[in-house]
Amino acid sequence: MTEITTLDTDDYRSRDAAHHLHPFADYKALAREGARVIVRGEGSLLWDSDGNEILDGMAGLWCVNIGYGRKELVDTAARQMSELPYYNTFFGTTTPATTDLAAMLADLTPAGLEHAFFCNSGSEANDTIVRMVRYFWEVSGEPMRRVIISRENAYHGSTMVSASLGGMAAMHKQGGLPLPDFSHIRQPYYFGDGGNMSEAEFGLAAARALEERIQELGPERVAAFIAEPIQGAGGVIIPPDTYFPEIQRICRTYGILFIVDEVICGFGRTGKWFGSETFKLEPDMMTLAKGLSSGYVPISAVMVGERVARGLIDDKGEFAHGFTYSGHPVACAVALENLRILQDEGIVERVGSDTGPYLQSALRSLADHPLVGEARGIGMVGALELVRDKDGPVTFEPAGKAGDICRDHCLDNGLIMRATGDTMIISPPLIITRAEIDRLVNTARKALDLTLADVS
Ligand code: PXG
Repeated sequence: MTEITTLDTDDYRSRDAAHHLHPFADYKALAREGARVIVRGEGSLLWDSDGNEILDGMAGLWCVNIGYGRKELVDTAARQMSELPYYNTFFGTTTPATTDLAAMLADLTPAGLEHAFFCNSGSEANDTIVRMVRYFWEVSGEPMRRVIISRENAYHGSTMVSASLGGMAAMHKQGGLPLPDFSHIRQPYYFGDGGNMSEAEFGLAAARALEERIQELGPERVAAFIAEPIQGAGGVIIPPDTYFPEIQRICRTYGILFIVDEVICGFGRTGKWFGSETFKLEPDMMTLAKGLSSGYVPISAVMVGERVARGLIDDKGEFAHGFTYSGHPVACAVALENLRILQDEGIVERVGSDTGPYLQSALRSLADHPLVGEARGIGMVGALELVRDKDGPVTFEPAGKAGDICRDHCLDNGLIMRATGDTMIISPPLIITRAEIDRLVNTARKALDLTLADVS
């Protein structure tokens, strides 16, 4: 059997720097500092190659919802690999695991989303949505409808199309993005952009930017609007209550499709199965990834509602799109087992009624810290806004330095937290215990104290 090497940390670091191009990396800086080598995980904990124990406040990359080390998923993968390691879903073929997962997702997702198209990543799923939306409007006799409206600072993936769909300025700066027919409106970021408005007024104003943009573009050109229920990578931006009802009214008024990217919010992150339930959204299409398999294997899905499905199914032609690994039987079997665990162990319900509220009140206890301008969150996701002065509040200039310092102090003290600019983010495994939440928040407070000393 192939044995993975067990080198010491320095050897890994030099081999990694010599041969491995990381995603979203400054290669020179990474080679200088050396990669962190993670070797093992159990529950909400990780261990690095120096034997340090780290509490994973990010569930990997917002994905390891059931936590690390679940043997049932390993056994399921081994069984499926022995039985049928691969077959495709092209040319009229399917596999039992693929079919079971499609049926289960139709059951789990909100009413009306009855059809699943499988892909391998959130980016691929969002690319698929763009192709499907354009195809839908073509077969519906309105081929002019090609523009998809999204939000600034949204993250929808990293391929040419999904990065165009997203609104990340740093990504658009490279390689001539966004591609044509993607348009971005303001995000509903009350802490950053609310000014003197009430939260309710700001929510309405941010939503009405959609109507203004539709009018500017010409309603006959607009195909769809896409949004994450909570902008995750953008900084855990939770819209005011008034935002989504107005967004949905506008989508209905102009007949445009409403797409909800549940890659982060799906599978329990907000304390319900989907962010769409938490925010009462009725999407025409939904993007799923990450928590679908708790990250154990790559798999994603596009859930398609009746309106779009009828267009696809009633058309006489072929939707010319798909991937070698669409509906991969091993990935589907592992996802099914992951969903069974989430269901049988009542993990989502526990986040909703117990550990989620516990995390939120613990997190809000940090709002008294001199560096914390706001502590917000819902379910198992949260954010701390670091500020120079709580009066105002006055943010740091340049943005991002305090966040990086705080993130490094967290890590030195055994906690992974992410920094997006000066917004500190947590999104731990859904199985995190109350004791681990206490440890997370205590470590965060210590890191905040150390950061305050550094920036004062
Ligand atoms: N949609 C959303 C809402 C996401 O958060 C994707 C799509 C793309 O999924 P893939 O599987 O193609 O990565 C994501 C991914 C971060 C970070 O730094 C977040 C993501 C990916 C990488 C880094 O927070 N989210």
